[in-house]
Amino acid sequence: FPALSTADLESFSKHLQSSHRILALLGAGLSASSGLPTFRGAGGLWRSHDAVALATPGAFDADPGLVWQFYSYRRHMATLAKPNRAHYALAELARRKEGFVTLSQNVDGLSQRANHPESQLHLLHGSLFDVKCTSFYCTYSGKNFNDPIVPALAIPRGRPEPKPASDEQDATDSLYAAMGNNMRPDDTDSASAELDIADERTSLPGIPLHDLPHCPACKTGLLRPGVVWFGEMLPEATVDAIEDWIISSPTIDLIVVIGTSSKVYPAAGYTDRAREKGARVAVVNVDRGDAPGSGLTERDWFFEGDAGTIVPEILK
Ligand code: BJW
Ligand code: ZN
Repeated sequence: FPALSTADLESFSKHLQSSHRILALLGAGLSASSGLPTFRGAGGLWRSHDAVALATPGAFDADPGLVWQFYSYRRHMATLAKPNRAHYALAELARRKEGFVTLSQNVDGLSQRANHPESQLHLLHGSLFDVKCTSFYCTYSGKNFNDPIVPALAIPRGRPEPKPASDEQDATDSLYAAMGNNMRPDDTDSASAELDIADERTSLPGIPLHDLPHCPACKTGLLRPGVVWFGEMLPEATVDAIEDWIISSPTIDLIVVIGTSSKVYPAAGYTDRAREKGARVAVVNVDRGDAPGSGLTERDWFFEGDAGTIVPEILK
């Protein structure tokens, strides 16, 4: 990977040391070196499979079994993955600087598992391990870490004989084919050995509605993943808390934008909000093309490379 420029590293460290109000905006690239795939770009989850088809309320209404299988797989992968050095470095910075707040788009739970102080961690897009009741009459929401969440969503044990592709394969088959190709972690980790099992899977059984996760409160409502889908509002309390933090900051000194394509709003908009309050911007990304919306200036930093390596270096 490209070496960090000493001049950049020095000027950044100096600014970080004198900074009091600091934001970090996190995206999927932060968890790449924990073996979890990103959404867009090379190796991205959604390139060969239409994202909008799965991460929308409409997709869930149309085929909750399919969407639950997708999220069950993601929960399984996230459970097997481990926080990387960047997750720990961010948690450590939060303990060192009380004016440091992390805004995470990630739903994988790795920042929490790195013991990031919760009062300084805002989850913009919810969590794979939150569930909510979909019944109009019920307001249940809660945590659920069971893997699988229900037996019908178990990833089959053992290695089935690889089957030749058949003509009868439907769209559901191509989902798992896509997962096999794209959800395999690049960086071999504890997760990958078990995840290979799903790579072998070539067909998906349809799951009867009554075998999907149901609400422990009202008993009849179907549960859904507690993540934020396209067209849905971000959690109100989270947005309000961030808004209060921004408004109550006379100035913001720094925003560190890590492993995000900065394409999804309102999350991506926090970089410009911080800039309006005077913040200098530091970007950590493997792709120089993925600078935040309004681009970078002379006052900013671009650290090119793997977040798992660079973040612990620059936050030291
Ligand atoms: C590495 C690396 C390594 C790789 N090291 N780096 C304004 C303009 C236009 C549209 C809108 C707008 N405001 C709102 C919208 C609509 C929409 C939106 O933004 N659309 C855009 C796509 C155009 N937004 C919404 O719908 C949001 N809701 C909303 O606005 O409500 C109000 C409203 C309602 C109705 C109408 C209008 C407004 C909700 C957005 C929810 C996003 N949800 C998802 C799915 C979560 C559940 C799940 O996980 O399945 O969140 S989408 C997906 O994208 C996920 C991610 O959190 C999010 C961001 O992706 P991220 O993290 O940036 O990942 P990638 O893959 O895109 O990028 C990875 C980056 O890492 C790349 O840059 C790599 O180079 C880099 N990288 N390896 C360092 N080792
Ligand atoms: Zn319920």
